[in-house]
Amino acid sequence: MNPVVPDSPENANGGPASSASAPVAPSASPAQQAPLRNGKEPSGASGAGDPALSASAAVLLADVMEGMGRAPKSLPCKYLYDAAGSRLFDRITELSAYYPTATERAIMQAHLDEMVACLGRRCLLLEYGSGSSLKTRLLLDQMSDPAGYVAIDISEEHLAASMRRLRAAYPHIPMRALAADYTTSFAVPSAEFEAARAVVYFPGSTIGNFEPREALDFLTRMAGAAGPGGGLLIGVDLEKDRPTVEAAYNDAEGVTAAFNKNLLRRLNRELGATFDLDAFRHRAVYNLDEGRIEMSLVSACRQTVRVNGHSVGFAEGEPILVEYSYKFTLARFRRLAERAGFAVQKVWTDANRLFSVQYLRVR
Ligand code: AVJ
Repeated sequence: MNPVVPDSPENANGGPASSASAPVAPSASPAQQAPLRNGKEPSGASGAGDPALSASAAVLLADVMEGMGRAPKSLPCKYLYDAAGSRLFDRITELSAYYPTATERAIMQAHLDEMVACLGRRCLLLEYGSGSSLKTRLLLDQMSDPAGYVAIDISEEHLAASMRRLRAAYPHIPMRALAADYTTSFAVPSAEFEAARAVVYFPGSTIGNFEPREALDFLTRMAGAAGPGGGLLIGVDLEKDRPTVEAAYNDAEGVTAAFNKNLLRRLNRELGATFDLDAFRHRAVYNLDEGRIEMSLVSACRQTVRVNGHSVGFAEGEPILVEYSYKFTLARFRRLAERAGFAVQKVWTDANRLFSVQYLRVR
């Protein structure tokens, strides 16, 4: 989810020591379980050299300092989703200007029967970045004899709370929560379920956070996770006019600004950094050449910020790139999907062609 293509194998895995993937312990009673932590607390050397930091904070620090050394400066957007960030993102999805969520839900409601037909009987649904799992309920309501549901999310607190609600609503569906950074390798506990096939559910157009090269790698890994006979049900945001896109990421209430600035608050809290949230302003620009919205925090003045013993200098007007959100044409997404090992089986859109939901079959 780093908006910049990682330049080393370590960073492709989200940090210097996060490649270890803990096996998933089988359990007799998944219903009483807290989410499994996976890939978040690497053992072994942190590489950051500060014994006062936990292993996960050391990975965060290494990722932050790597981004601060780039031109332009950047921060990995996966760190936006701490507990407060996940709540702020939920508020974004309720904004009237933020068209993706409502449009995707309407597409799903209109074509649910065709979607669950693609999933088929005894399907194991693997959701990446499940958040509050609101759209998932539409599928769970209609799926034919589902084999199970696995929710994977980087925000452990958020995941635990939404899983409690889901388990109460669907006591008959076996469920598993996995607190993991899905951009790293992690073990999918598919063996626990008696499934006819596995389908990855990746809604919200989160695929747009990845640069094209990373998106290809990630889609390829999702094809591997679904396996032969499996598929991917994915939300893909579409190219459209600049005012609609920019309004969605520059909301008048300032929720998107608060969401992005929360990342600086997190660095202050977890790394003892000294970011002044009032000295940065949120900017979102639709770059039509690259087909993406670019979100930055722009330094309002010349300033120096301390990050765990390091000094980071900012010029007035200097941006920190925090997030890309790519918008696709159907043709461009199809090429990407095919290169990743999928065949596009179904594409559903709304009447205005704002957004699409697609079923990709593993080839
Ligand atoms: C969760 C990545 C799909 O890019 O639209 C929304 C994140 N950031 N507003 C998006 C986001 C600011 C969102 N995704």
